[in-house]
Amino acid sequence: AQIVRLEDYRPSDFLIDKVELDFRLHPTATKVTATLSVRPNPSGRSDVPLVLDGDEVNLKAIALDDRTLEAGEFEANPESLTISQPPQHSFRLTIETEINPTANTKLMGLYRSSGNYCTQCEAEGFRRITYFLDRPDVLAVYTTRIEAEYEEAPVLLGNGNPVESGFVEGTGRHYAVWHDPFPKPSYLFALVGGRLGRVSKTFTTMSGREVDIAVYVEPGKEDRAGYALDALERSMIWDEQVFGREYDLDVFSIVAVSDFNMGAMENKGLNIFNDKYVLASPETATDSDYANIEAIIAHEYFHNWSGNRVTCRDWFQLCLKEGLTVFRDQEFSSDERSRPVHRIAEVKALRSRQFLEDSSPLAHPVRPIQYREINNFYTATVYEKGAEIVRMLKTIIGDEDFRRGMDLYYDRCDGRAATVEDFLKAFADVTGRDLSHFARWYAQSGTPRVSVHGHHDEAAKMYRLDLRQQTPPTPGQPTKEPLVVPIALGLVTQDGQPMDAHCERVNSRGVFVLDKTEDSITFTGVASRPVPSVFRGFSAPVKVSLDLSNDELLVLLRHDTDAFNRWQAAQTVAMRLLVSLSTGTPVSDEEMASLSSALCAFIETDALRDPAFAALALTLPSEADVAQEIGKEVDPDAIHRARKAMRRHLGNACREQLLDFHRSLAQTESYSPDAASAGRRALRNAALDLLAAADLRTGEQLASTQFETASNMTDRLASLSVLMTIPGMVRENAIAAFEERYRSEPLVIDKWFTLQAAIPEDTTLERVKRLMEHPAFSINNPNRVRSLIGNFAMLNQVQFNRADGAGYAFVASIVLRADELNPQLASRLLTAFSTWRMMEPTRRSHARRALQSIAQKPNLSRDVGDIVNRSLE
Ligand code: DPP
Ligand code: ZN
Repeated sequence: AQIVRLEDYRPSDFLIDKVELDFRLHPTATKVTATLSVRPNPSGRSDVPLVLDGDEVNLKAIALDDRTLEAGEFEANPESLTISQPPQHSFRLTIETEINPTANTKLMGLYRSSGNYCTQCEAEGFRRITYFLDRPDVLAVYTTRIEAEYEEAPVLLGNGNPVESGFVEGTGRHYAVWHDPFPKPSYLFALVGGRLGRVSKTFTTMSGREVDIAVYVEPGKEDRAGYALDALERSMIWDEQVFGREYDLDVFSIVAVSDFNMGAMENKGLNIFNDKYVLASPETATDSDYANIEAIIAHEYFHNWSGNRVTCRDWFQLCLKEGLTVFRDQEFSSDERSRPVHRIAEVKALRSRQFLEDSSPLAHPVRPIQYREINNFYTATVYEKGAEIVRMLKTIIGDEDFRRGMDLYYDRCDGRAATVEDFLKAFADVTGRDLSHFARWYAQSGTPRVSVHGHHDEAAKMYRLDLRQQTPPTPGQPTKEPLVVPIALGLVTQDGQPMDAHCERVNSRGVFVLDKTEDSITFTGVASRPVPSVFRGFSAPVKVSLDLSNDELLVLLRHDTDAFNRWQAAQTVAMRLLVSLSTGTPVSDEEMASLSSALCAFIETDALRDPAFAALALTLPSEADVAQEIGKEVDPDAIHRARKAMRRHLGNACREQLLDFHRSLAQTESYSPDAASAGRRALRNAALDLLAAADLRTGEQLASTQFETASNMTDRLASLSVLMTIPGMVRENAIAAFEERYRSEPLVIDKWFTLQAAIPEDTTLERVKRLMEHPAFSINNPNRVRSLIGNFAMLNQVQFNRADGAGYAFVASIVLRADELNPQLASRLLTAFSTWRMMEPTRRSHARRALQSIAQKPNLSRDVGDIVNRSLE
């Protein structure tokens, strides 16, 4: 397949200023007429053919300035349309195509989901609707007319504002016309037609404009759309208050659909969502579902400025909108909830997904320089590491300059397709700083490791920190340069008091910027040997090596002023012990006890002050995290045993306190998804999990009672998840009861699939295969496939990585099956193999064979072909 390279970018030779679209919706034969106002681009080449992109396009007719073109005047195939001698001035091109939305299992372009019509155009789906210059730097004003059988699709939605609607006399058909005054690239185009219920309200913007905001869902599910609508309103207010950004159309609609490849899509004025991130009720959604809905609603809404008003010049700049928008949604969630708790959740996700990717064969820079298939670059690196870069920038320049830089960026780039350079230049210009070295974060892949060594000179009352950074090689980048690493830090005394030490290289916000391979900083006025607290708030996306003892780290757990580092200290100690236990390095009883007694003491005094934080402190690093830390010759069974042993130890050590939490934090008032209530549930359920690890019978009894009496999905699912760790009839009965209760709720059955797929037992593979025959399962629906198969591969370390290779062979077979229907879904699933090189030799050879069996298959999609080749390289 052809490789697209950043260095080959050049402006389009033609521009399209205006697009008029006419859709006659039909389940198998939708007719589309596109009228494009085309002109040569003054900054493009002249006297070149016009080549429009297509993908499986079925062309019916074509006219230029109203004159039908004859064969010979153009060349068309499903993948492109070429007019070799187009006019040298503005002209109109009218293209008629026909689409079968029912047969569109790729879920790109126009397709049907539960009978409704919807579209997905990012990145390159618009070319499946009509021929077009389908690239983000071609911005046009769109008018869309949609016509459909009224009975089939009473609701017709497009981008922009509604202009006109009515019935087509005597036909049973109706139509709606939508006009979007904001020029946009084709990837932001959308339409929806179907039977949908609606909840809505009027939002008044900061300048007093009224906006009709609405959430559309399957009829009958309107009572589950309220939280999404509320989250939308809060997002709109937040972007006005924090970034000064106001909404710009008369309507803003969110539509939930059941078949969707991504989480959601930020189409101008018409966001289309995976229903998983819209629908919520206490009976069907967990606290984390509510938090995800809030975050994704905010994310897509924030794209209206960071993505839509200012879009990307080309797909290499994807992080320009995604990294920035993730940063913005993380800030929103932090403001709406608890900032430290949210920061910990962000970092956990970053480490488990992005650090993993960065150390795998799929590692790539935040701004890649080449791709075969752009869909494979909607990654944790582009999104999450992209967000961390924006956060570091803010840490380095400070809040005020960051806001001024954002304003300048929006001012300069509004209505344009921008680059990472445009973004950085805005901050360079407001601060007068040279950000060219900082920009290396966008180009260099791999996770830097920063080692920190402290030296105390008692006589001189000086303390020196020696800092050293190093980034391991990644595919295509054998050697690495030092990066600009902001380190937020402070010193704490051995008995936990903040030290009043001075270092002139640490700025007033407590940040030192390491920009060389090695550097040392010296603090004065340090009478006794301190405990350094570095990378407070996780101020840079790096791995840290500390020369601190476990006991010193546990001082930080009790006393650091930085909540993130309190959590991190306990995690670091737990990780050290887990790695030792997993690799056969002896761990003494004292070492185990020092962690558990510190944690017990901590929860006894502090847990109820911030239950959500305590729940996080009690959660050990995951098996996958331990595997990543070990990094080579990994034996997942040994890690599983080690983690189980440590949970048992912790559950026993803190038993009384945990029992007390489980009793006293039981839900009494009616369910509310707010962060404080969710935190209490999280602590109670973390307690239950450890109690069950310590003693199966106690766990089984507490969990089954909780399962039967739970008044909300969070508590019910948490208890079922604990029962999953205890083989026997109680578990099997609970599985059956849950199915019985929720069989008509696909999103709840997804949770049921996930829990069973994650059971760390040898019979799970058979169970998963059996569940594929369940009436609720469908290989066509991405949520079902990800819940059952994706989570088997991603969450079940011991069974996916079975020593006999059966887990790999199974997932490989599903990747091949899915690839025939939905390449994006298949290639996502395939990324589960990105850890294969770190496994011990037996597993590694099984994984290689499974990957080779995929690579050898003829007619692979470009999506899967790209991932499998990079995985094997
Ligand atoms: N819909 C995806 C997102 O918002 C891609 N733009 O991240
Ligand atoms: Zn996004």
